[in-house]
Order: sequence, then structure tokens, then C-alpha cells
Amino acid sequence: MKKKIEGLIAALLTGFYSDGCAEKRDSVITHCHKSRFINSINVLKKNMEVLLVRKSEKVPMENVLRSLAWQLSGQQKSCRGSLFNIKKESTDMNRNAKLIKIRERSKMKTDKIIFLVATLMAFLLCSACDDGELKSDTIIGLDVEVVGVPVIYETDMTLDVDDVGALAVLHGLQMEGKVTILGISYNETHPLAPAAIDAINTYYNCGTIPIGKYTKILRDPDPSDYYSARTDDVDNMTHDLSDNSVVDAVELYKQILANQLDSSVVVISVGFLNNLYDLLKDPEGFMLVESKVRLLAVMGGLHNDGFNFVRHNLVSQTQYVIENWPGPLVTTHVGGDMITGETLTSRTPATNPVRKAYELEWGVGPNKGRSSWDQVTTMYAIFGTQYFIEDWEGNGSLPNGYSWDFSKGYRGYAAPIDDRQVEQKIERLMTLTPFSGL
Ligand SMILES: [Ca+2]
Ligand SMILES: [Ca+2]
Repeated sequence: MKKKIEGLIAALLTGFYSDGCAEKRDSVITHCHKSRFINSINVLKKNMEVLLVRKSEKVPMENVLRSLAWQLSGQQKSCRGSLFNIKKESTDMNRNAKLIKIRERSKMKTDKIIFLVATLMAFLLCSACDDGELKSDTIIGLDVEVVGVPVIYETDMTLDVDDVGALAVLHGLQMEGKVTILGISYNETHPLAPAAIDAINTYYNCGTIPIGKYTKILRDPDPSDYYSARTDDVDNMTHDLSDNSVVDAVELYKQILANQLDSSVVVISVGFLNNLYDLLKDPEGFMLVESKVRLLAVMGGLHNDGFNFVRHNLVSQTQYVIENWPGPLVTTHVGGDMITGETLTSRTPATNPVRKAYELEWGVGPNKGRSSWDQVTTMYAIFGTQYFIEDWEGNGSLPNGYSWDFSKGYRGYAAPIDDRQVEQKIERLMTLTPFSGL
């Protein structure tokens, strides 16, 4: 609710500044790294208006905005009475540049403040009725600037912890400007999972990423060692579910895909295929997959898989997805002997939910790693032949007797060129630390 109010204040204030401020001294900030950014923010204290232009693609715009919001909130403590209006606009300087205008509140007249407060209160009273009810046409968090590869992460993050590691890899890649996480879709049914996923996203300053979930009955749902009644478990770590949507997975996919460029989205499936089955069965969903998705990278055994492709009595859904996915579908299953996450405890803070999950998993405690099946699929999905060998001439099979033949660019399999190289890259990405203090 706090962020919602801040957003409303920013939105409402916008109208009061159309005539600008008496003194304008613009400053251009290139957001390269944190220390430079903080130095640049200090300029803000003196200037009436600041232009913030991101010239580097290394940092997602969302991180820039959140850094800015945090810095401003810190300043408000030392500059009593100062409110800031943050307005994000596109510019025509280049495709990725954004413009943020910030103006001090000092020119606001008292009667306008009273009117603003009254308007804000009325708005909040009206909107309060809608809290808790997520409408399909109002998914929060869809409005993101795509930098790098646009990704939807399809995960069963519950029983094993490599799903957590793969999400950390995605956030690491996002920090480096290589991917944009459009949404996360959950194909298990643990009630605490959306909170845990949001806690991980929040740690990476991306707590507004929308989350989809399987909303049907799943046979024998899995337990989790990192979501439970313990107060410091991942689902209880810092996050806010009111600033992002948690909706049915099919709805999430449809809304995200509808907003993307043709043949651009990469779907990374590291769990069960029930959500993707439902998506293909939805006529609109199928059409969107056909037009918007560039690649489906799937973690699953190539022959007689005993986990992702068959558990929860889902083998027929798996078969349907493999048979009917309209674009390229590549599986990976390497990763069992690639152990990662060992340095989470030594290299990342105790507030890191990824570290927490690894410390709780299997009851083995800190400084222990885990197999990297899901991270390997994720690395293939983003880097492809840079680090992987693709096989387009083999075949795969399911325990129910179904088999499929590979064909170039349509069905295939991939494995790392060098396991140790990919393992090291995974470890580094999993332990990248987001901007501290956010
Ligand atoms: Ca959130
Ligand atoms: Ca998984």
C-alpha cells in the first residue's frame, strides 16, 4: 500500500507542475554504477529539475527507477517537507533512453496541497474496494522496458532448489542487461510460493514482476524445505504482494505475450508442463505462442524422464506440449554433477532469499551447493550455441511410449560445450549482489 500511495502522489502531483519551476538547472546523469549514481543524486539536492538518462544498457531501467526512489526517500529524511515528483517519459534520443523529470515541491501553493490531499483520500477510499481482487485486465507489472532477451520463467520452485538458483541466474543476467524477466509462472500449487518468488524478485529490486500460478488441482503436490512456518523462511522475507499481480498462469502468459514483439519471447520451463499445456489449449494462448515466442527451453530428461515430464500424473500433458508447441522446443538435462550455490553464504548477505533457500534445502546448512539442472536450461535459453552444442538430429521419448524426432530449428537437445565453464558462469551469476540498501 505504501508504494501504491507513493505512486498516486507522484501521479497526482504531475498535474500541478505543468507550468514548471522558477529556476531550472538540468543535470544529465549516466547511470553506470552505484557510486557514480549516488554522486549524481547529490546534484539533485541543488537542482530544481534533473534529467536522468540511462545510456548504458547494463542496468535495467526498473533498477534505475528504484535506486532513484530509494535515494529520494533517503533524502526526504534530511530535507523535511520535500516531496518529489518522478515522471518517467520516453525520449527520442535512442531506443533505450528514458527521461526522468524531478521537481521540488516548494512551489506548490497551500490550496493546491489541500485539494491534493482531498483528492488522494477520495481516490484511496474508492480504490480500497478493489484491493485483493485481481481483475484479468489489470495485471500489475506488465509495463516494463525490454532490454536483452525477454523471458518468461516457468518454474516448479518447491521441492528442489535449483529453480531458485535459476531465478538468481536470470536476475544476474537482468542486472547485466542481458535479459528482461517479463513474468514468472508457477506450475506447482504450494500456497506460499508466490510470496517466496516475490521475495526473491524484491531482493533484486524487481518486486513488481507479475506472477502466474497453476490454479487447478495437482495430484500429490510437493512440499518445500524453504517455505514453511519459520519466520525467516523465504516466503517471509521482505516483499510486497500488493505491488505485483498473482494471477492464473494462462492469463499471465496471454497478457505478457500480447505486449511483446513477434518471435521475441523466450520461455524457460524448468518444472512441469501443465501451465504450458493449458496455454496451448487456449485458442488465444496458442496464437500468441505461435506469433510471439521465439524459443521454449525445457529442462527434462531426453529419454524416460522420471521427474518434470511425468510426475503429478502429467505425462499426457507433457506429450501434448512436445507434440503441439508451434515453435522451437529444445530440452536440456545436464546439470546433475554441476554443483552451484556453494558461495552464496560467503558472498551474499543474509537478507538474500536465494542464499536462504540453499541453506534450508536438504537440511545441509550453509556453504553447500546443489545440482544445476534448471540453471543449465536457463543458460542455454539465453546463450545458445555460445556455450552449448545443439543436436537437431536425434530423438526423445517419454515413459508412456511417445517419442519425437528432432528437426532443425524445431525440436532439439542441447548440452554445454564445457560443463565446468558453464558451472562457473552460473555460480558467478547466482551470487551477483544487487544495489545494496535497496
Ligand atoms: Ca512484489
Ligand atoms: Ca525445477
